[in-house]
Amino acid sequence: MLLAEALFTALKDRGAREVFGIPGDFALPYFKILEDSKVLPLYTMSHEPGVGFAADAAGRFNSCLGVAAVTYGAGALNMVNPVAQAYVEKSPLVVISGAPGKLESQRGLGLHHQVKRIDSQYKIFEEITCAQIVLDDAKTAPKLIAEALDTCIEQSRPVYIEFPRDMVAEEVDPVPPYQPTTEDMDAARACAEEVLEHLRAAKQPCIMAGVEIRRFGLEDKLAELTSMLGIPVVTSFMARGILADADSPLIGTYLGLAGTEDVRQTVEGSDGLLMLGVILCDTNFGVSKREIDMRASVHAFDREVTFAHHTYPNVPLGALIEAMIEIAKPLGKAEKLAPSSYPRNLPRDDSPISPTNVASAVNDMFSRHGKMPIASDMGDCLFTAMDIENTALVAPGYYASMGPGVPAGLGIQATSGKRPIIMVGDGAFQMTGWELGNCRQYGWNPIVLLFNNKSWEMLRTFQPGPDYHDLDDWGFAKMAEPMGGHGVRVTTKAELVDALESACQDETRFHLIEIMLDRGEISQTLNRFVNAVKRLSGVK
Ligand code: S1T
Ligand code: MG
Repeated sequence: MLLAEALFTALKDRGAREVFGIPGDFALPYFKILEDSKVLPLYTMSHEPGVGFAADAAGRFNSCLGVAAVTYGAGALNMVNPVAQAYVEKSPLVVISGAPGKLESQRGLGLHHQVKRIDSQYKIFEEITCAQIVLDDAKTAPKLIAEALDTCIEQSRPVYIEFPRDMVAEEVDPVPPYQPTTEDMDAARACAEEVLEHLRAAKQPCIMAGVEIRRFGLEDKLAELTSMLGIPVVTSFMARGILADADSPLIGTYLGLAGTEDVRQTVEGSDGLLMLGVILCDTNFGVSKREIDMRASVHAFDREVTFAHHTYPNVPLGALIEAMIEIAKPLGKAEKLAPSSYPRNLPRDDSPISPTNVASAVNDMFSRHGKMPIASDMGDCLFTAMDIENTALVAPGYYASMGPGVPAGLGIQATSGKRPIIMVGDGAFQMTGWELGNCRQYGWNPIVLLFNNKSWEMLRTFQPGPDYHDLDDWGFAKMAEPMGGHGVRVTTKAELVDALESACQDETRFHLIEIMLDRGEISQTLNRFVNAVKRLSGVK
């Protein structure tokens, strides 16, 4: 089989469902084989950041490999930021970059798209991926591909595959099938016993679920375990959206001082906090009122389980949860947070809109039409999402780059067929909102909630005063029709409610609802978050 076809077949066999990409002359040969082989569908985007964000979102949403295919230099380096975000947020993203062939690399000429040296791009990607390979030898390529893709799955982090254009049609053996690393179930069982003993001995045990639960497809297993134990479950900020439909005693998302007081006290007052797949980062724990007592906590992450003074070195999260389910006994009678605790019943009147009103309108829409998955960008839209009833959410909750909102929503719809809600600020929409122009050709029809405060408002909240936070009024709604969608600008609650209902009724195209917000009008969650950050970091 041709090397390129072997690569795409291996990706499909390991769960990838599509490829997002933009070709270039160094990539055309492998794009042609992708098209001819029909192993995986290709969705082209308009700018490589959009390729990276869409592919990352598809992988996160399905807990499987996301695939981003680009050309050498201008293409791949354009995608460094989304790959970096995928790395720190533990997303299994496969980056495939075309590259110069052997002969042209040896002519001694500087090549177009090349930086300092032929391998400069490889070195840049070494910093933001967990494995890197160059497919320059037909004999070793199948094994290299297998190792790289298996590492991507097991570490749930991006890998980099450099594909010289003179290699794509080389005859090769098929890529060996996925070989999961053997799990030491004895160690997992010993660890599970110690974890459950720790929870039994605690007066206020609590479980915090992190992103690895989603990345390794463990939501059902976690729901089974937590409903057996009956102790309160929270998600980290980054993991908001997991367990949304599970029968699990989920009481909310931990946001420290920025979140609800009962969740904060349940977590910070716990003498037996079990963190499953949680990234210890500032956005998850940066606004804690009381430092989490790590001596009283157990942290399972990156295939290790750490107690106060010792670590089990090779216990993958899935093995630990499996082993805990085998011996779990009820430890409490915690109840799932009732949907009624979210803001809802927005009045249809002519008063102005606040971010929290947007959450109410969406919750009301969910009650009428059912929940939808959400892709959120960075900005107050993400903090507003915390007031929306728990549903599948893809968002940059740690690396916090702007730009993923629209492309991630398209990635969700491409990979799942589900109509998403996209929440994005005007500043972030200026960056990647134009990817909406690709909806018509692929039949995508997201409902886009554009928070237009004509401002980099989140920055203004940190630093009131400078004019450089002011953005011009671009009139985004008017741009929707020419791109194949429907756009409407809303300034009152009644207009917002009606625009959402019209969007739900019209599934033929994307709906861009440009929600006008006053500068200074921010969500209660963002307000608490910024005040807490200022207070805890000593910033005036
Ligand atoms: N550039 C990129 C790619 N990502 C970023 N996170 C930033 C810059 C810094 C930054 C924020 S929040 C923010 C910026 C520029 C303003 C966002 O404006 P908008 O999308 O309109 O949303 P809102 O008005 O709700 O703030 C974070 C703190 O780093
Ligand atoms: Mg804004």
